[in-house]
Amino acid sequence: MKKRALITGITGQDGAYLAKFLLDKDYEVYGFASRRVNQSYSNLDYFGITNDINIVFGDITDQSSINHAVKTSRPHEVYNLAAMSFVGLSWQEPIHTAQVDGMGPLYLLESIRNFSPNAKMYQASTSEMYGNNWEADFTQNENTTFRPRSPYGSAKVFAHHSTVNYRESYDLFACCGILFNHESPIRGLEFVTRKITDGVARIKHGLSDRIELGNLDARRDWGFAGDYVEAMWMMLQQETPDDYVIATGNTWSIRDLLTLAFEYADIKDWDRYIVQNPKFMRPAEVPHLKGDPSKAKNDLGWEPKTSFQDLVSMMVKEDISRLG
Ligand code: GDR
Repeated sequence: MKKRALITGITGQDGAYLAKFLLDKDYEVYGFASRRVNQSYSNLDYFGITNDINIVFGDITDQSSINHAVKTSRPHEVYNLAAMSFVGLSWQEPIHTAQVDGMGPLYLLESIRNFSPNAKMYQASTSEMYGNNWEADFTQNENTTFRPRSPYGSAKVFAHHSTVNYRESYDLFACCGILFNHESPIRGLEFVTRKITDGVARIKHGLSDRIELGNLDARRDWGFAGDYVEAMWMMLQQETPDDYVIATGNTWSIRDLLTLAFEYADIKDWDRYIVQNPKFMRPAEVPHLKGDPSKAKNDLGWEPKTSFQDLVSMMVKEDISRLG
């Protein structure tokens, strides 16, 4: 019998990478997606798997549609990747963000508790929960206190604790993956990595003469989404549920990212192409993230396979060839 997985947020970057990974493992994959007029399946199309997914329509803030999806898919594993995932936008839409990223997981936990208590659940927690808890050379791990600095981070902290509570109160097999930034050639254009690799490719082809950015000094621990979805699956294959940091253990600034991206496109003196625009500054910034993935390495045997250099090179190359 095939294992069945239900993925919320299947149309996003991680949803597509995870669906591809599980299909290759011979899972029957159900995707929970909203029936928006302009719903895009481009990330699933990227892997040519759109027709291999059983789409169940609904909304993560609508308990009845979640119940329907859980009852229809009868999942062995549930991956909650549905989110308003753009931190910058969460200041403009704080209430919507809290509903989707905070309450959404709680609706799903209730649904699993009531209709599918043996299903294993993965909750997408995030390094954004650490927020202002940093110092230079400080590394965040599973025991680091959360000090979120955005409506997005606060909502994710609520979801994180709710997931842990359901594990401890109702014995649900629920795990939180505290994922640090993870990118790929299908990353949304609003995120800084893809904004930069797409911008560099446009400059290379003479389609643009600038990239407008916010804070260039923030530091992030960037890994490859394809490596990170494997960690999600590994967590659900353990004997006991637990929470894990998934990261590379390295950190780079936006300037480091720019230097590499322009270098791979063979463009010199990149400063002249960068315009800093206050519009892209955040009301409160998370200055420095660097994760310690030792627990995932020891318990899951997980390690990142793709270096930051290979990640940026892959993204720049794909954007140059797509626009060429
Ligand atoms: P982040 O990713 O907020 O870390 O969350 P993002 O790529 O949006 O920002 C990273 C850093 O770059 C700075 N920055 C800019 N960011 C954007 N988007 N656009 C700009 O023009 C720009 N200029 C500078 C930001 O200020 C920030 O410091 C991502 C998301 O995927 C979350 O959903 C996820 O939980 C975390 O990663 C882990």
